[in-house]
Amino acid sequence: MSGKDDDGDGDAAVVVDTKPKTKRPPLYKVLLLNDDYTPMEFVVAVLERFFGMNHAQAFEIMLTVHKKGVAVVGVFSHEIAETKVGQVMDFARRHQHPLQCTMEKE
Ligand code: TYC
Repeated sequence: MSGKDDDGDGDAAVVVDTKPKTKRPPLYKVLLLNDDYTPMEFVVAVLERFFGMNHAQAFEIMLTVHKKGVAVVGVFSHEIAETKVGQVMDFARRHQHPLQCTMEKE
């Protein structure tokens, strides 16, 4: 009968939440994957068109993917990341290249 809150004053102990709830929405990394068939210049064009990179930046990131297998090409909200992945996959498919683009929670 004597529970932990039963200290005789008739009210239950309450844990007070003091932290303000200001959780930012999660961010997502958009990743570009290497393959053996997509032309380098197509990948550079993708990075310029959909990720706003200049030619030098795009070429550098393309080379990183080519050498390392994968690279982060941007970090976005879930909705924007999903849109970018869709745009890249659609553009690659329309040009019949096997280029793969994915996203993952940061
Ligand atoms: N490996 C490709 C080639 O040698 C080039 C390439 C780079 C493909 C980056 C995909 O995400 C990629 N033609």
